[in-house]
Amino acid sequence: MEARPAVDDAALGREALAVLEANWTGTGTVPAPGLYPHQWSWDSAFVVIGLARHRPDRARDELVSLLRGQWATGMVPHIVFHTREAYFPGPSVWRSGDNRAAPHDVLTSGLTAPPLHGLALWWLYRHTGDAAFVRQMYPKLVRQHAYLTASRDLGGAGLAAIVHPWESGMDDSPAWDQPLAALPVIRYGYRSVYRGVDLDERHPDSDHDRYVWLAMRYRDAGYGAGYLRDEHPFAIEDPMFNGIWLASCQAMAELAPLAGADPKPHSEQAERIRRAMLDRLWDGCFYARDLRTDRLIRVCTVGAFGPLLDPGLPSDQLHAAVEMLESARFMGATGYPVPSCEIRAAQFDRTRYWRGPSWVNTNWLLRRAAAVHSLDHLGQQLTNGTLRLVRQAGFRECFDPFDGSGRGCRDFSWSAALTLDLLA
Ligand code: 2M8
Repeated sequence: MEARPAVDDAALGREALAVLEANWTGTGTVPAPGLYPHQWSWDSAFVVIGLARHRPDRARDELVSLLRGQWATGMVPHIVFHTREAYFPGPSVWRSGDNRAAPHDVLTSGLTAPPLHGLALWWLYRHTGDAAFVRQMYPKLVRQHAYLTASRDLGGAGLAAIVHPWESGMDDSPAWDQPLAALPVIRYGYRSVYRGVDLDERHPDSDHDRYVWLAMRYRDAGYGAGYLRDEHPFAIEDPMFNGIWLASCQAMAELAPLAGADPKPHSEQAERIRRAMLDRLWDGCFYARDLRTDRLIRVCTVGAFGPLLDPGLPSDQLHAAVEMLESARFMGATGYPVPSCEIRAAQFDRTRYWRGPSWVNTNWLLRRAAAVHSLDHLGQQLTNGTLRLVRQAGFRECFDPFDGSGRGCRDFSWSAALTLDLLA
């Protein structure tokens, strides 16, 4: 495994800030130079969190810039293209400019991403006390949540459905294998967009072709909510997406009074999500539910721990989930936290993207979950293990959970940003 010279905390922090500076385009932070040359939604929310203490000015610009891409429906797109076409699928595929709900002055994708922005705004407020900024952003995030309620509650129980693997942020998670296999493969052959990374570590061409097909089908239906409800072949209630949404609802409840608003609708929404996750996704573990077959997808991934972000999670589920996280199915067997898929699953692959490697962002989310439940020992393990990863291998996209070697691209923004937070 590649070894880096030992760096102390101050030097690591300086390196992290330098990566974020290099990845700042003037209008937003790209997730990684070359590979991801635009602004991605949940990546930006993690950047806001990481910069909250160190560069609050930049954190504010990041969020403002991302939300310039928000649609009139309230949808916050998963990619905002402030720069020319440099990634596939780019603006010419999404054609947001042809859709009346999309913004006029900036091109975007047509999908959304985990709604982490409420939590990110709360994090920023917590570290800056900038209530004026909260007042500015709050109405936009209210509209984001309203979109999820109005257009994504495809199961009718209060959860938001993802309609594409890209919306989960965990593209090739084994949880999407079955629903994806039901889709046709039409050759587009654009996976070569992944420049500078080992293609064996990413999803196969056939999956990428299905991703593109699914995105174009949604586009051709005008990105309509009715189409999603009645016809779209991929609709899944994901515990990580909904756990993040719940955490953002709770954050919005705390921010609401600063914006002169009533916190109650946000707390009620959080309760609805909690109840629905317990009723529909829990069966000894939180699984994703495929709405097209109305079945749980029984593979346990790191997504299973999203509901732990909820301080109100009942103790039975909390204890069972933490036990599983600490067991030999997850961190108990690997040297480093937290594999993206349980290691005893047939689909587990320590080298392949969201099918096994550890990620700084999910480690950070679980550390946040440990904090809300006062699980100090677990929180410390997650912090130390994650810092060991970046100290040894640098700010890589993801890491082998057994030996800690770096995978995917280098100079990855959320790995750098969240390191800053972990060091604080
Ligand atoms: C990955 O997703 C993009 C598609 O959105 C891709 O693979 O091309 C995921 O890791 C996702 O979580 C992340 O937001 C994005 C940019 O870092 O890359």
